Amino acid sequence: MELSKKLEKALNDQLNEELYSAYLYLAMSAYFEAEGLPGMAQWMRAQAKEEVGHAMKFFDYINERNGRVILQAVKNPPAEWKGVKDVFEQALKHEQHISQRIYDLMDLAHKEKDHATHEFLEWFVEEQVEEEKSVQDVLDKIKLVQDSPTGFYLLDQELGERKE
Ligand code: OFO
Repeated sequence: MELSKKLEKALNDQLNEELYSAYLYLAMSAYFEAEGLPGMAQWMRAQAKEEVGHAMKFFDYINERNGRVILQAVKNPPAEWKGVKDVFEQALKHEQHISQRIYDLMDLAHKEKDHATHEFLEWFVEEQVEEEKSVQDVLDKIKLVQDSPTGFYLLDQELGERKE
C-alpha cells in the first residue's frame, strides 16, 4: 500500500519537527555552557542526539514505504532563557507539544486507514511518555534544590552523568 500524499507530507513535517527538537536542545546546551553548567549542557547535548535519532526513524520509515523525504528548513531556536528552571519548563512544554503532534499523526494514519504507519507511530507514543517524564524528573529536582548554589552544583554534576 502506498503512503498517501497527505501522510507523506505529515511524516516529512514531523521529521523536520524532530530536527528542530535537536536544534532546540543544542541551543539549550549552548546556553548552559555559557552559564557555567557543564553537566546540564551535557544532558541537553545527549537529548539533542536522541532527537536526531527520532528524526532518522521518520527518514527511514518514509523511505521504507517508498515515499519521498523532502528536507525543509529548520527554524531558529531561541538563544536565551531566564534561568535553569525556565529552560526545563520550556523543554517540558516542547515535549508536550511533540506528544500532541504524534497523537494528531496517529489520528491521521487512522483516518487514512494506514495501519503500518499507525503501528510505526506507537513507538513514539511510548517514547513521548518517557520524554515528558525525564524532563519532569529534572524539574522536580530543581524544585527541591530551590535556590541553593550547592544544590545546583550537585544537580549539575548528576545531570552530567547522562551519556545517552
Ligand atoms: Fe523529544 O521527542 Fe522527539 O521530538
